[in-house]
Amino acid sequence: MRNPAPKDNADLEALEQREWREALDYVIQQGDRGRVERLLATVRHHARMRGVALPFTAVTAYVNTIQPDEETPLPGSQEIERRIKSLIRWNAMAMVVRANRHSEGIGGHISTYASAATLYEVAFNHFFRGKGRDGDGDIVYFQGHASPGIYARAFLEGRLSSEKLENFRHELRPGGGLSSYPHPWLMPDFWEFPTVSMGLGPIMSIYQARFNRYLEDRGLKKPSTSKVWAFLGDGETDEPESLGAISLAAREKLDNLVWVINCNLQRLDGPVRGNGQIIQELEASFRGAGWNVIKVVWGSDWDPLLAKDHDGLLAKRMGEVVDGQYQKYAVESGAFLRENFFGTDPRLLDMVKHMSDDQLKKLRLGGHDPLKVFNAYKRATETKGQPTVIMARTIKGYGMGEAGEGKNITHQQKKMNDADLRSFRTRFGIPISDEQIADAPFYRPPEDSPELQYIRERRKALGGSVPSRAVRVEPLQVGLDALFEEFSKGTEGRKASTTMVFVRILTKLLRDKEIGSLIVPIVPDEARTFGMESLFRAVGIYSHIGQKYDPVDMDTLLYYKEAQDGQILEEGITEAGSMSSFIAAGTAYATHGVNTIPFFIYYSMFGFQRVGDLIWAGADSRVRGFLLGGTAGRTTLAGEGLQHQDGNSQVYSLCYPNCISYDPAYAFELAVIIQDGIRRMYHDQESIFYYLTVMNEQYAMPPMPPKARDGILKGMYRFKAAADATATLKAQLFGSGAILNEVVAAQDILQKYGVAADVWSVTSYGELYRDGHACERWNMLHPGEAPRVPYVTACLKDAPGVFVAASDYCKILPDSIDRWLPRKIRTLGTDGFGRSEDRAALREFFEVDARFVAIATLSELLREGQIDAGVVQQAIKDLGINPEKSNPAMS
Ligand SMILES: Cc1ncc(C[n+]2csc(CCOP(=O)(O)OP(=O)(O)O)c2C)c(N)n1
Ligand SMILES: [Mg+2]
Repeated sequence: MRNPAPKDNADLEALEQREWREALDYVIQQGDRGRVERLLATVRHHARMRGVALPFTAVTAYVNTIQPDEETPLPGSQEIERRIKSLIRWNAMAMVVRANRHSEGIGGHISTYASAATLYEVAFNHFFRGKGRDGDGDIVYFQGHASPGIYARAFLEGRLSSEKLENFRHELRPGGGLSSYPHPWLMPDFWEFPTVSMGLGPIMSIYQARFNRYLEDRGLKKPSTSKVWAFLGDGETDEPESLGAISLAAREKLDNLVWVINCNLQRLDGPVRGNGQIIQELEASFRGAGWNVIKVVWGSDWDPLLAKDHDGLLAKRMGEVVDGQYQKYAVESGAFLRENFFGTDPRLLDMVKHMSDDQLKKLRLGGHDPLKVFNAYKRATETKGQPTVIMARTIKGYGMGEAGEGKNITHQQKKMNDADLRSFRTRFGIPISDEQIADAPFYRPPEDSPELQYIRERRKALGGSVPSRAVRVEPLQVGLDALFEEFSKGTEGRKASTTMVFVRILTKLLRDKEIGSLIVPIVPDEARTFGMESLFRAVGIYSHIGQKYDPVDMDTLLYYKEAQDGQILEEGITEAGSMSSFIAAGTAYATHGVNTIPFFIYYSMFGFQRVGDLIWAGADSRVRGFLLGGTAGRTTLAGEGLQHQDGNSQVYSLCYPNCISYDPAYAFELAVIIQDGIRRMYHDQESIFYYLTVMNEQYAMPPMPPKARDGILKGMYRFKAAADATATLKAQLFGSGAILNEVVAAQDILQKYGVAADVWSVTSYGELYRDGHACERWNMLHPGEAPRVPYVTACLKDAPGVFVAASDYCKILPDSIDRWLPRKIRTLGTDGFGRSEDRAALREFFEVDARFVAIATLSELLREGQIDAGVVQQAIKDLGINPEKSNPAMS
């Protein structure tokens, strides 16, 4: 049919539009996708060459990525799956409601899982693979706030009893309960990965997927098709950690990674992007980074409408409504939707004129439609060469009705009144009578019901239950005495730093025939800082695709070697990413049954201080391995100044219950600690990890004093007794790390003032502190029994004289053991902001050098009335100390 002649410009444009579309339709019918893509690319290029610069866009229309004609029908029984999902919805809600009825304010979340139920259930019934069959299941990061739903499913699967559900958020009741969120520390047979600190699950999942590849590429695990899934909230994507590593996932072509973002358009307080569209915003970020993006915006109910949308009017309208308004539709009537959404154009109104207001209200969104979700997962799991992100539109609090569906208060809603419960029950067809409803009882159908049979059959077919954490690794048999022996001898006058010693230990471990392949060195672009560059060549830097270029230093001995079986994880400048790798490697004993031993060395100030929450997540995950705070110490790191000089970490680490911290001074101390750490974590399988500070000040490493080993590990040992035991004035001096040398020097100074001082190396105030409290607690609870004596007390109870400690960390660290000493301790430490200076100036500024240790000792002797003020005054003069200098603690 000939088109009538256009009347005006608008008419002409409409005609052009139609003709071009029809021409494209012809190509689509005739050819494949590739042909269409090439054609459009050519047209775009042509326009560009004619001077028409097309605006950049990283987004596609606000419609589903997968078209209806590309969909596969849902396998299995939709009806049974719907009933199972309804039961889980009910029990998840009841768990929170009951917990809060019992104890007001105990908390919990209904609305997150209510919005995500379909996203989880399709995965549970068709995708998540358990570890049962070959020990090689999927790895799933569950959205923390959805945990009631995950517990409710485990209840139906018969893995959790109703008593456990009853004790949700009451973990201390007899028989135990369920933790609020995923915590492997608290539920070590159930949860694998802590996710509730938002943003950490996403970044950990990326590095987990990459680590899985690493294990395969290095031959530590056989190649597998298992997937890493991460479920996150749309609000959660505002956390910098969430999107901070997405380019790595694309660069590494992690097609074993699937993210599902539950786009309910709401976070805790209100809309995520009230004035924008979070799905479009995220699409641009992910597409820009190179991910495969699958949008699941609209449910099947919308398909017939979109099929009629020949002019793209509906798609255009969908793309112009902002999220705040979409949220409004969720709480409004069908009539409102008709008027407000479709009413902007008579042609749109015409599209829905055959539908009642009720039908409009029931138009389902993509994330609540199992068919759409199934197809998204199917495509995601079949995608090659790219990670996939699925963005699924849902309604927060779906099914909660008046109690919260789509409302701004829904995140915090923990209560449902009888009417809310009744309508929830009726909406989801839960067989609970009106008489029982007020109780919000849990409901589990009989064992032989179709629902439970189905659920069991599906999980069996998929290899067992998820989540499930099981440690199947064999304890490592390590006899590393020969390897560590050399370090007890000292360096015979040669100067070395503890960092150099660490690198030597690491190098030897890497070469060890038995455990060498299990060592995973991790560095965030800092290997040269720590003198580790020789390892580049020796064991290679891991790169899945090897090395596609000629390294510029190829002709040198220590060239920058990347290799597919490279062992070092050189993460670039990302402590958060490196820490995520550390967690993946340090939990591989449970996740993969492989005893990998990570050593993550970093600039110490950028550890606990910067990524402390990830370290906390590692602690919760029962991570094993060694964190090494390099270039540590407020005054030992010269020159770098306020931001770099770390006097904090040894204090922070004290608060991580399963983190064992040491501040070693000498080669033999470090060696003893690392050797024992490997034994405890990988032979004895203790759920602990280590934080060790290593420094770059070089000095001669002394030989190990006899019988020091036990004390090194417990936290202190006498390193050097006073030379002149006959002197009447006595002191006990404590030093750690590089500051120990200042204390040794103070011993000599004090001798000139007639003071005989013993020098102790305190390798760990943290261990002394914990042991002191443990003894004291036991004694409190066991009156009348022989009291336990803290190790620090046992060391010092008969030690004569005053106690003085000097540390490169804040004074609170040595102060922490004061309570178990026979007399008060006088502490010198580095409270305050650092300075760009050399070590001597820094130690003077912070008052932790040998002279200050001596003055502090004399001042304590004065306080005890053993010497006169004149002696101290003279010493201050002799040692050139300015008594009026500013206080470093706040200057
Ligand atoms: C780091 C961090 N900050 C804040 C919170 C508190 N918090 C818990 S849930 C939530 C809102 C979650 O919104 P969204 O990610 O969209 O998830 P939804 O519940 O909507 O699925 C907030 C702010 C947290 N758990 N972690
Ligand atoms: Mg949300």
